[in-house]
Amino acid sequence: MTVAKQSVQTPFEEKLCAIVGDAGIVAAEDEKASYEVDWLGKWKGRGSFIVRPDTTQALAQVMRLCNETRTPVVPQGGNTGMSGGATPDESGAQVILSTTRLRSIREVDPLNNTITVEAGVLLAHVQEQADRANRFFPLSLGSEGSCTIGGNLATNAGGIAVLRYGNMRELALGLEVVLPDGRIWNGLRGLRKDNTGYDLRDLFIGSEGTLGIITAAVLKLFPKPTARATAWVGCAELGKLVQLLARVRDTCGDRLVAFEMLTGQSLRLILDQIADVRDPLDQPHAFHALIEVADTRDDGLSALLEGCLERAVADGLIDDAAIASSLAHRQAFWKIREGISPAQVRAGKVVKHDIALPVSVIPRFVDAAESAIRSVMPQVHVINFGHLGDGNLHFNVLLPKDVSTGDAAAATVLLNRVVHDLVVENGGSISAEHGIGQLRRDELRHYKSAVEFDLMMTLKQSIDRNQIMNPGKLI
Ligand code: FAD
Ligand code: 2HG
Ligand code: ZN
Repeated sequence: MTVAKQSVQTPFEEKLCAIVGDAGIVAAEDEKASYEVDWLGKWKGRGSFIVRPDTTQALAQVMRLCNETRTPVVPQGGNTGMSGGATPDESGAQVILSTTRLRSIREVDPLNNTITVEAGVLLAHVQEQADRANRFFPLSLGSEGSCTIGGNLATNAGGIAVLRYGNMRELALGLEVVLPDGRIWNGLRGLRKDNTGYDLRDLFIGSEGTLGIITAAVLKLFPKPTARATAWVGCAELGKLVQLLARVRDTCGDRLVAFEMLTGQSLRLILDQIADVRDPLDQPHAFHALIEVADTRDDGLSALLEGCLERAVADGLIDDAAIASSLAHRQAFWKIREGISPAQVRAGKVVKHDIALPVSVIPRFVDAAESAIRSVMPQVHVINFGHLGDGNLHFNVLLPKDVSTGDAAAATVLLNRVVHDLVVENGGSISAEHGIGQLRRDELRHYKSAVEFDLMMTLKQSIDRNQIMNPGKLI
């Protein structure tokens, strides 16, 4: 890596350097590149500066400078987002403000069941710190080794344990936020009850860097589950899998943590693209579920899940099931599930739909959406998988290998309309957990009611008066 010190030319650069020092500005060209392109390799831009303050106070000074000079700012955490929210545009005029040096664990309070962390702390690190305190932080995503708590909050991330613990919104108690004008809002309260007016915390969660920069958070901790049982299930119909979900829930109650779904086609894509994974069942199936139950003590958890699945086989609800017999076996199941995002990247151009629907209407929706897609674009493949337990499908569409960029763009517009119209008709949402970013900005405009959109604009204008926060994203 070559580190060429940038020559200080403008008063803006001088002031920036005075605030964050040389260590706080990424200058090496090869290093800069990784901040300017997203994980999917779909969006690419250019930052005027890539700034990495190491304290909230320094970050606040950077924001004050940007606000005074009307310089647009793109907040960035781990840069694993799936909607292009952390990538600047191509103008070269936007500052990328990376939180990756805000890395302190400020406090662990096992009696209050809270952990207070800075925004740039990696999700996996929070999980580890909770574990050390004999507690559990339940947010879990395929990207947990690279995504940050700030990014998780800004996107209101979901993942594989929402069914039991809720999404990031439910896991946060308090926030510290630097506002666009550089003021610091200290809302770092570790309270389960706090009815003192408008909920500002919830306003910033899910705002995707358009209202301010989250610099720290108080997060909830939970008792550590020590017993787990994990199963892989094969089934012929999605409707039956939805019935199985209800049954497992009835049997296991709150111990049901994850109920993930993969179609046979999604599994085939993973088996084709990812080394070292193999189908856990002997026969191919149209649908698969990865089910996990967990508890703080082992009251025959595995036998409970096994009994439930045996009855489901006997009743013709599912065709086959395998229960993980060891930690390595369990990890092998999850490795398959986690292989789906890289498998899609390797397979080619994918039109992503991150949708939420009432669980009960999912089978009907999937039938309708697949046949609507077949009728307009018979040459594409639906890669349908996701967090079935939460009603969240990643209803993605793989385009033909040789599709040109222009044809892919046209296909995206058409497929979005077909899928999202059906989502909305069925009472769903066009963004379940990945946020809007640049990917769904126009779709949001299309589907939000005028009243809702107007309220959002009013909030944006009153908090970010100079419109410097993450322009071109969300709204
Ligand atoms: P970034 O990508 O850096 O930023 C995301 C957005 O948040 C941008 O708009 C950015 O401007 C804003 N932002 C970042 N930090 C801050 C801050 N401190 N203050 C204000 N705004 C900020 N997501 C899920 O929900 N569920 C999943 O199961 C899931 N699985 C994934 C699997 C893989 C393999 C990958 C690559 C991604 C996955 N994601 C998933 C998407 C992604 O990891 C999450 O959206 C994550 O929360 C983003 O965190 P980040 O730190 O990488 O944020
Ligand atoms: C997942 O659930 C992630 O694995 C990524 O949310 C989804 O790749 C995707 O579309
Ligand atoms: Zn997901």
